[in-house]
Amino acid sequence: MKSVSKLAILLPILFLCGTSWAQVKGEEVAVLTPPPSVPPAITRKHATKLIVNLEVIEKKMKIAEGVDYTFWTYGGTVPGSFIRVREGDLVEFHLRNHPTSKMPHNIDLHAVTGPGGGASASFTLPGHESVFSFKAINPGLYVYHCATAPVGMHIANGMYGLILVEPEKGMPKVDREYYVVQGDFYTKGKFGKQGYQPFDMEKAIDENPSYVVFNGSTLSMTGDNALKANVGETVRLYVGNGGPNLVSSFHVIGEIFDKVFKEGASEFNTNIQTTLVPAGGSAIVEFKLEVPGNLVIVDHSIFRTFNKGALGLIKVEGSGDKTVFSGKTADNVYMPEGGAIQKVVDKEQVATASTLEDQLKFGKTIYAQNCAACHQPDGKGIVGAFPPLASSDFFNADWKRSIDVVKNGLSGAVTVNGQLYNGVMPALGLSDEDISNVLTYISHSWGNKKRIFKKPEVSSVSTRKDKGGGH
Ligand code: HEC
Ligand SMILES: [Cu+2]
Repeated sequence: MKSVSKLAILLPILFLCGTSWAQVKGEEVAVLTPPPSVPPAITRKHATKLIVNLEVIEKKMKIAEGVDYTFWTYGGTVPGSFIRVREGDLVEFHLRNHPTSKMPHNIDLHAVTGPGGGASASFTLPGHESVFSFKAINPGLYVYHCATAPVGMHIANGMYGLILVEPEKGMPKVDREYYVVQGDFYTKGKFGKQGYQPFDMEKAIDENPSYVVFNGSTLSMTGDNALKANVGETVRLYVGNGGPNLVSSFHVIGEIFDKVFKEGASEFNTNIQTTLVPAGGSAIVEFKLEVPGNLVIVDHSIFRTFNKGALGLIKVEGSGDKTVFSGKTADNVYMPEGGAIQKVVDKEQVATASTLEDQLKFGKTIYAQNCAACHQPDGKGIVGAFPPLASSDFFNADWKRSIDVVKNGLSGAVTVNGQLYNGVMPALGLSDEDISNVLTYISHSWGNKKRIFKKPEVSSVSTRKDKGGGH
């Protein structure tokens, strides 16, 4: 008798759960977006049958300026199209493999509860389509990826992306949402080697990538492709890591994450500087913008950023709050060894070099203190990371541009003496006097065209608000 009464209570509960799941109303086709875009927030208050059409395309694209690679993609981009569904949705997945593909492919979605995340159900030959469906039970941000053998190679070629399962109550509104996924790539040629570069299995097994990039290329979020936002706005990044091998120490130079939904969890932590994003994992980060300038998205395993391409920019426009960040307000001479300590608040009052000899002497000091760390004491730079100033065709070609570089910083691809660089040179905040001296020193050193830079020339090149560096 006892067990019967228990059953009598349990049955209606089971029935209720069952009905709430069964309440799938209507049918929709999911909006998919390429990176760095995110589909619009779901406003629906009920679960639906959501049809996702995703096409696998194998194609050649740029991994860096002048470097081509054959990517295997979901939807034609790396990472693949962003998929946005709602908790409780019945997702009907259509995986198509383009007839020109050379390989079979499938998809393992970490948002799926079921064998292989859908991998064997979605195994698809070129020129075929597979259909399977799943219930989006757990809200969160999930990686999807190819799981066809050799799995590592399919992932290394760019076969991953993110699927967001919005909680029933929706995501809080923010001003901007972006889609950023890190990946490591293994090419026969080392970083920056020009021309077509095939996949290198040995480097992949050794976990020794030639490239570590966001959104499939060193160019995805630099120059004109920089992400955009305004002072006063709140930005949300849906961050993923496709791997195949590396774990990301995800960081944005010049910001603190107000909220981090670590590993795509439902609860958030606050005030985080750097968050780990595992290979095959994710994070949702949010921050409010208080000051203008360039924010730099990096993997804080920092050689990956400055030497392997893991760098993206967020261009923040608007007027800044000087109480949040003042910029440099003073440039003091500091000489504890007994020199006259001179406080210079107004940069215009710095002693002026009146002769070329003075300019060279002052310029040499400024170079040693501000430039040598990157461009090296001998001006020869570091191949692939910091361009040379010694006999630099770039430096000698356009003196106005050289002033602009030192004044405002530089980012994006540049070719110096035939070698490609795609790094970030920060604006250093030097006075016009200092800039004229350091440029005069450089132009009189290491085989450069001897040219005297005068302070008024430097002043005539305007200071841009959107400085190149930001850190
Ligand atoms: C934090 C490292 C760093 C510092 C410090 C730095 N630079 Fe650069 N600089 C770079 C990078 C990286 C580039 C290439 C940027 C790109 O790829 O768009 C560059 C490019 C340049 C260029 C143009 C390319 C060339 O080689 O002719 C000039 C000129 C230049 N820097 C001058 C200077 C001077 C002068 C200073 C000191 C006042 C300085 N830099 C300090 C990193 C740095
Ligand atoms: Cu595949």
